[in-house]
Amino acid sequence: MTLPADSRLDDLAARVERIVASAPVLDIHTHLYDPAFGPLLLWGIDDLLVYHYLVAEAFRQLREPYEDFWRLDKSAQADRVWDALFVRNSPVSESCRGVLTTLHRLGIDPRRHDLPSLRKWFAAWKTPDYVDRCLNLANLRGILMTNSPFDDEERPVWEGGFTRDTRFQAALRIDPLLVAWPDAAARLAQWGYVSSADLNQANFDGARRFLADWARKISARYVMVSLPPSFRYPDTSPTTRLIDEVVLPFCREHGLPFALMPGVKRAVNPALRLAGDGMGRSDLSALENLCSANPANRFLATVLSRENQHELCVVARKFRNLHIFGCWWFTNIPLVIDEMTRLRLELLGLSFTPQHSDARVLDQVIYKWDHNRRIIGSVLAEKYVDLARSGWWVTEDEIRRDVSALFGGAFESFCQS
Ligand code: RAT
Ligand code: ZN
Repeated sequence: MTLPADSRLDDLAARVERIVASAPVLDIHTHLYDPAFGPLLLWGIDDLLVYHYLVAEAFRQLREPYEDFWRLDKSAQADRVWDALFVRNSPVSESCRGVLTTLHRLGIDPRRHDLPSLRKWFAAWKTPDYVDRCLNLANLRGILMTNSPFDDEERPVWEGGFTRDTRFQAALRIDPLLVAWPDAAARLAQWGYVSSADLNQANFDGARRFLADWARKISARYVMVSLPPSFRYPDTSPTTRLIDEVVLPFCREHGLPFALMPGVKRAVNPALRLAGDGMGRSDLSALENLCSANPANRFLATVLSRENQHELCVVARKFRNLHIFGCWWFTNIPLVIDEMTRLRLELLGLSFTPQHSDARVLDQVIYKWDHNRRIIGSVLAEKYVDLARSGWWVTEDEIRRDVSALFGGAFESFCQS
C-alpha cells in the first residue's frame, strides 16, 4: 500500500534529521589543542563561563569597572558571569544556551547544582577520558586546531616534540605575518629567517622557508589568516606583496589551501580584552581578485558580516578554487545559521562546509554541534522534501553521502583537488 503523500514526506524529513543527528563530523576550525598541550586545552565549567562570547554579554549587565573583573581569578570571574547571565536573568542568548545544552548533554541538571558542586563534578574527570567523552557526544571524527608559531605558549610545545593525537590536526595560523609585518619580521629575524623588514627577495625567500619549516613541523592541513574589513587585494600594501611573494607560492609548492577570514576589527574595545573585537562589512572583490589572479591556488573562506554572505556565495559560484565554510563567530546564532545554510544550499548545492565550531573550550563542541545539527538537519530535510515534491526521492544512501560531504567530506576533497 502506498502511504499518503504527506506522511511519506514527513518520514523523509524525519529520516534526514536522524541521519544528520548521527553523522560523524570533521570540525574544520577550532581553537582547541591536542591534549599533549596540557593546560592550553581548556575544559570545564569555569572555562565554559569565561568564554569571551559570554564575558562580552556579562559586561552588559555588570556595573563594576572592567579592571575589577579582570583582577579576579578565573573561578571568581566565572561566578560573576554565572550570577549576571544565569541567576539575575534568564540565559536566552546563544552562548548562554550553549552552556546549558553542554551540561544537559553531559547528564547534569544545572538547576540542581551550584557552581562549587559543578566544579567538583568536572574535577573528577581525567583529561584523556573527558576528551573522549566530548568528542563522542559531539560525534566528531576529527578537529582542526589553530596553530600559531608566533604564540609564545604554543611554540615551545611544538619545538619540544610530542606524540600526536591523530584526531587533532593542525592549521598554520599566520596573522602577524600579513597584518603586522614589521613585528612579524622582527620575530623572523630573531629566528634567523630574514635579515630585516625590507620587502626584498631574500626576505621573501626566508619567510617562505619559515612557512615550510612550520608546515612540516605541525603537518599543517591549510594556512590561515583573519583579516580586517579594510582588506583589499591587490593593492600597494605589504599584505598584498607578502601574499603574492610568500604565502601563495608557498601554498602552491606544498599543495595547501589558504584560508581567509575577513571582517574582524580587532580591539574595538580593548578594555574587554579577548571579548573586545568587533566586525565590519568586507569588500569581497578582494576575494574575487585573489581567486581569479591565482587559479593554481585553492582558497577557503568564511566572512564575518551577515551582509556579505550572499555575495560570498556568488563569488564561490564563479571560482571553483574557493571553498566557503562555517558561520563564523557573530554569525554563529540560529537565525543566521539557518539563513546562511539555506543561501549556500540554494546557490552552491553541496560544495561547501556549512559549519565549524570555533570552540575554544573543549566541552563547547557538544553544544555547538548539537545546535548546528538541528538547524542543518531541518534545512536539509526541507530541501529533500522540496525535491520529492518535484518528483525526485532521495535514497537513504544518497542522504548519507550528501551529509558526509557537508560534514567534512567536501572540505577534504577540496583540499586534495
Ligand atoms: O570565535 C572566536 O573565538 C574569535 O575570537 C576568533 O578566534 C576567531 O574565530 C578567529 O579565528 O580569529
Ligand atoms: Zn576562530
